[in-house]
Amino acid sequence: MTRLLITGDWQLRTSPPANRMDDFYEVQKGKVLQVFEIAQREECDFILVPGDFFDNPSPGIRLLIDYIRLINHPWPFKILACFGQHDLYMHNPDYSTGPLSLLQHACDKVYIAGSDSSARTPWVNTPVCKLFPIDSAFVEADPGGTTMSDMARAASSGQCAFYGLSYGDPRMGKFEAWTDDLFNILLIHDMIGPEELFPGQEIDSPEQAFKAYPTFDLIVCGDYHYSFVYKEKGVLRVINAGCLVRKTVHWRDQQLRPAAYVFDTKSGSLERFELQFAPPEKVFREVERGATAEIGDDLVELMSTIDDVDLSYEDIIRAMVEQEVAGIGKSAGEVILKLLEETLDAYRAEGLRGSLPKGEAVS
Ligand SMILES: [Mn+2]
Repeated sequence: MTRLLITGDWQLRTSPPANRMDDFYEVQKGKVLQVFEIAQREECDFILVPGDFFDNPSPGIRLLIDYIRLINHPWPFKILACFGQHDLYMHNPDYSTGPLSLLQHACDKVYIAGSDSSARTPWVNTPVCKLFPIDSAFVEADPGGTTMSDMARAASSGQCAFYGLSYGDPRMGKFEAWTDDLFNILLIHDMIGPEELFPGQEIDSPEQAFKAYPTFDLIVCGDYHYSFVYKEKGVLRVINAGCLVRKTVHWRDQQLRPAAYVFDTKSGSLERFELQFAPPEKVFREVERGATAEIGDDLVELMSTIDDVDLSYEDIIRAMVEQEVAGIGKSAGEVILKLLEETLDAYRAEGLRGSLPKGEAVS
């Protein structure tokens, strides 16, 4: 039997997101502590973090020290993660640098689920492995490799194997489990969710993910910040627990109720644990909107999501222009100029400093 605590993006960061007016750093640390306490109370073997462990690849020494100390407390679980784009410098899939790699070295209980051991192994104390049965004796003894007898031993006691597809790994349908004998769990950081978050977003549905990775018993997703559960014939197949903290003034974030899920691989039971959080009006500054309300609001909404999506400003502006041209029938030139002016005005007025173009680290 294996018990898993499933979480979504943690997005650990030092600076508060724009428009958040509480002591964000302490609040976020408190959320992580709640997660650890649930995992301990529920006797979970692993906490799963499917990428975007950090909000940016330079989170600061103070944050790293604080979380290393918190994680290195003698908790009874391990933490298994893969890399999201926010964990990587300039979204560059070099997994050997960055804060998550540092955590592996500093914390014995932090592991990375990988898709290719050979590409990621030369780190000390880093069980980056392609097949990762939960059998503590085996994991501790030989984290980098596996044998058929290990697998048979693990299978007979109802064990799992973990695999990870980090940001930058091959996309949908190009990855398979190595064995049928274990409960195969895939951690994946990819835009999978029930509905697009803005017009034209490149996104796969949970059902598409389920069909693209048929060799896995369970797919645990990150990247999409809002929780969903996908079942096939009553059996849990794809899950995203949603992000740990509310970052933006976007209405979706305002409605978010941070939670973690406990899944038991033997019984198949799933239980949702909502974390403690303050109502949005207590933690978010009310955003004052100017005279250019309608278009400005749309842009502010779109832009408030931008540091979590793989979109450039150009993409967003283009989508808005297309929408405007279709909507009011003015000449494209007039609309473009108007939009650009309003974009800049809205941007300056709202002070959305977190909304930088794709690839820029926010510190
Ligand atoms: Mn994220």
